[in-house]
Amino acid sequence: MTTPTAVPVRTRSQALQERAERVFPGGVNSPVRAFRAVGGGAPFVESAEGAWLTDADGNRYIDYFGSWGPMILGHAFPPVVEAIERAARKSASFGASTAAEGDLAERVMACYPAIERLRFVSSGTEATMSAIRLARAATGRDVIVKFEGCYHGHADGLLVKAGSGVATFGIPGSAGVPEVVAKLTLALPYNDLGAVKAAFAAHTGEIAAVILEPVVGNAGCILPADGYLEGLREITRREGALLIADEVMTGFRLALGGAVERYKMAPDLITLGKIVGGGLPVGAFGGKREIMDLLAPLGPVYQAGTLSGNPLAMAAGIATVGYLQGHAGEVYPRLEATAKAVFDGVAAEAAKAGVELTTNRVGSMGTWFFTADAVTDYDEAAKSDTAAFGRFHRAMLDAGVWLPPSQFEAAFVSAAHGDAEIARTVDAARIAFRSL
Ligand code: KE4
Repeated sequence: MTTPTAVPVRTRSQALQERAERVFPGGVNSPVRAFRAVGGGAPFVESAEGAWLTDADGNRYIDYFGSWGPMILGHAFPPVVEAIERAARKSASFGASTAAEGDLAERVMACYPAIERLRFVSSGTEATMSAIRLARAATGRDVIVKFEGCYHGHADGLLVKAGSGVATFGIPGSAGVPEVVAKLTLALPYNDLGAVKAAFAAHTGEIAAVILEPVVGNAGCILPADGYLEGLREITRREGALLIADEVMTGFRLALGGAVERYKMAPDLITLGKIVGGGLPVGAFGGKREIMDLLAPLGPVYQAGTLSGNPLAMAAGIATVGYLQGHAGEVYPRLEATAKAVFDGVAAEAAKAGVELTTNRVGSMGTWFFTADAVTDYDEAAKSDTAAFGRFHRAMLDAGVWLPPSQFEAAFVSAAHGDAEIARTVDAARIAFRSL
């Protein structure tokens, strides 16, 4: 499979972009899709299958962002497509309880024994926003601790030194978030237990919860230092604050039970999204029964959603999580082997070309940082040469390899990626590193 060297024609994508900018701010429905961090000119996707995307001009790309995480089995995975088709024939939505919600919930609880009760919502943002509200109700406290570079969706109080698109744009928070709201969120450096201890000492009895990405994906991929997750659990337990594991990205990806399983965590609440919906809009939050039962209609914490537990989304989630449960012994080793080959292969080409690169990876998610130094927190990630990343991204895109369009995003490998995709990606990187 030879790597193309000519720049693909993208005239239809350009026309679609011009139309999009007449109807959407920035031409997108989510900022990171605008490719602002890598010079713009994002192709429009027409279809996808397995590990491959096809754009509006018929150009094909190996997909390394996978809809930002959900497509762990690859695009148009037949059991998922068939499940959605079957559900759609029975109507798209009822706004009433269905068996499918319980079916998916039982699968989630089998993967996450720490979840005694859960509730489905329609996005990761809703999941984390609702978990924060629960934590405040359960503790009677107002302050939330998050970590710089971690992104937990766009609820007001969580857009403080967030990652993902906020990190990409260097927006410390966001306009429109009142100071009085932002003041209730403490943003601390990740991987620094001393900073957490100091925060609790300065705000004794005020901190309701600590929320984190157990493995950070939204500053690029950053791994927890040895003992860090255990230390957070020990501090929060001693201080009477809840520990919220935001597994929207890592859930079902790092293991069937996500980072909670991989790192043997014992959080009070867990938030999920992405893979749990198999590409359809699903978020979920869950944990200890005594906390979850504070939710209406049982308790005083209100939370609701028109499309929560949507039957099509439940069908896609059941097919996806069900397949992962039934094939875990094959899928997760395959994801590990493929991701190792891709990330190590690209890193080896950088070394041959004399390009300084630090590779952070856990399982099938990872990031190549354009820096020679270790990346263990957001400040270190931010020292990366983002201009070089932008040139690399463009060269890889033109070679048919679509990486996430920001240094501050994680790349993902799916179960549909195989030897052909590995070879094509490493070859494209060999050429790209020589054009930087
Ligand atoms: P959504 O509201 O976008 O479904 O989920 C928010 C969220 C919460 N927690 C974590 C750990 C997340 O990674 C996310 C969303 N991730 C980004 C990608 N870095 C979504 C992509 C986008 O914003 O377009």
